[in-house]
Amino acid sequence: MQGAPDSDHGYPSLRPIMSDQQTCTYDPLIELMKRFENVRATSSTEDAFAGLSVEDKLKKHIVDGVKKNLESRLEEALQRYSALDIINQILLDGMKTVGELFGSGKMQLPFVLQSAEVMKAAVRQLEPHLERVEGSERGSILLATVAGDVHDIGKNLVDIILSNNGYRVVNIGIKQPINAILEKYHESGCQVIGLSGLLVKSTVIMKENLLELNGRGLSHVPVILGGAALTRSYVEQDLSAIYKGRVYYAQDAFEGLRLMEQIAETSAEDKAETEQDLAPRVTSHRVDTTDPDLYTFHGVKSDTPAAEQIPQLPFYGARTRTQFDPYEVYKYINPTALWRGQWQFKRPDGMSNPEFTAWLDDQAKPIQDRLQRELARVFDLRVTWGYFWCASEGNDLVIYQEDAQTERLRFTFPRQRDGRLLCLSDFFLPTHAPQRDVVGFQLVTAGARVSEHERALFEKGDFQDYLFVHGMGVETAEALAEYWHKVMRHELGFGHNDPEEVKALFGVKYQGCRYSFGYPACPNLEDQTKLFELLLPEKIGVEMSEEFMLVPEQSTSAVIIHHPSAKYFNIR
Ligand code: B1M
Repeated sequence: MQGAPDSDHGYPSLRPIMSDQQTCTYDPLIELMKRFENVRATSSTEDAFAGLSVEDKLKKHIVDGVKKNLESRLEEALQRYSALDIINQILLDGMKTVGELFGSGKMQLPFVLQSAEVMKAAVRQLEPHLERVEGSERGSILLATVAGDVHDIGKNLVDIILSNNGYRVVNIGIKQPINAILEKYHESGCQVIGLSGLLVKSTVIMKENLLELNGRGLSHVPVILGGAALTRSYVEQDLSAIYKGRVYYAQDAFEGLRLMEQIAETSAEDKAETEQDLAPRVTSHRVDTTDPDLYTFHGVKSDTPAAEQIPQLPFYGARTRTQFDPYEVYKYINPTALWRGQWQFKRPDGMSNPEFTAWLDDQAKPIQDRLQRELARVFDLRVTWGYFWCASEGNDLVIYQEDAQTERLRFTFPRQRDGRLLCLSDFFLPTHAPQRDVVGFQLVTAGARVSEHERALFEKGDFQDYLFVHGMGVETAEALAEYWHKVMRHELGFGHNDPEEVKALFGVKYQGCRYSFGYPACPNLEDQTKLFELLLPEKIGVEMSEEFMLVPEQSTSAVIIHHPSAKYFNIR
């Protein structure tokens, strides 16, 4: 077995090492133990390249994600090959192997991105030697996140994977209305339109965009759709039925790549047929669930919270805090969400859970530690929070002025249609109770600088760190929300009941619950407007977009409910 090369980032890389037959030959745990047993003996990157032909060396640079000595090897290859042939015949072959390894679960996403970084660096070096040859690109796609949607990373991952696999990608960014998409589509001459979006609303916008393409006679354009709120059946059945052309669903960036290959092949076949048969062709048309331990609670009915359970109002109205020790907040980062969710480290086949946990501690934790240090001065952690008198009236939660009598505004929450028929307002005393209840709100942000930092990494081609930094931004915003919820439980007088272990907080093992607008129990994103009226987040530099999104991106808001039986639930 060969030793894995160390990455350029200074932490040990456990990339799979390829034998000549291109099968994955590493056992991560054994490799890990060997690595720490004798670091010097395993760290010789050059040994692993010894005896290989220049073609295999270049391919190995891509597959193993190694930039060291890449430059000189490309120079050597340029003596024998044209720049275009190096890309098409050698480097892209390496990327193909990377895609296969990822597809078979043998390579983790961060390492795929490391390979893409090397690919990008190689292409950059070869660029001056490249003559734009007509038809040299594999295909082209115009990528956008749809109108009103701020989510960037999913689309950018698609960009990284496609552009480093030989496709031309014109990425026009987030919040793109159909007119802008079509204008850039015509301008760029791309073959395919790719739309991304994570909001429920975005699925509706995508449908409207497809209808617009029909209406403008552009249904010959193949469209790829992706993003968390979509489902395969919605795209392949519902949207496919309304779009006169071809519309595809991509669950992830690699499915996007496969689809591009498929579309490019179909176009090539179409072209060949057209050339053979000059008769005009018509493009073919195709037509949280509830916690079982949660006891039933219907405030309006029999289980109204007893008056003595109502906390004292800590203060009326909103306050802000803008100074934080980031390390205090980092304690509340959920490592599972960061390592497995954001960074997408997956348990390799054949590795047990405890082994994987050990693997993550050795592999992911050092990255987190490094980024905690590097980002401590980048984060601009801020919070606005407050407490208000309130009472329930059916499905409504009425918020009062400081006098506890005059209505200030009200939220209307949906009620479950079956099961326990829960509604968020049930967790509060009704309007006719002799006492007013108390509700909290919070809005936290990790600040704008982390998004700028992230964007710079993407633009520079530091794709792996782009993913890592994005994940840290996301989970630090979440950690701040978790931390501040804890502070609020103390202010409300029951924080001392919290479990000692931070880990238990991630399972909501404390009194009360934090519900974010847009999530199942309070799905109306429009309610952010009322939260803004109460908390005035502009004071901490957070604005709201026309689609009720928060800017800066790494921000999150919530209503804080103190009732002991408040837990997450779904509304169907
Ligand atoms: Co929030 N959030 N969030 N959030 N968040 C979602 C998007 C949500 C769907 C969660 C839910 O289940 N309800 C929900 C929106 C629902 C709705 O529309 N009503 C939601 C909400 C409500 C909110 C807030 C409004 C909550 C609040 O504070 N009140 C708030 C808004 C923030 C804001 O306005 N700035 C908020 C906040 C946050 C955090 C800050 C805590 C955090 C970061 C957000 C961010 O990055 N901007 C966050 C997170 C992490 C999520 C979830 C859990 C994960 C998103 C993510 O990072 N995915 C998300 C739920 C979910 O997705 N399951 C959720 C990783 C990313 C790489 O994947 O972008 O899907 P993705 O891309 C993938 C594939 O989808 C595919 O390939 C990519 C790579 O493999 N793909 C394509 C995507 N586009 C493609 C295009 C293609 C092909 C493939 O071809 C064209």
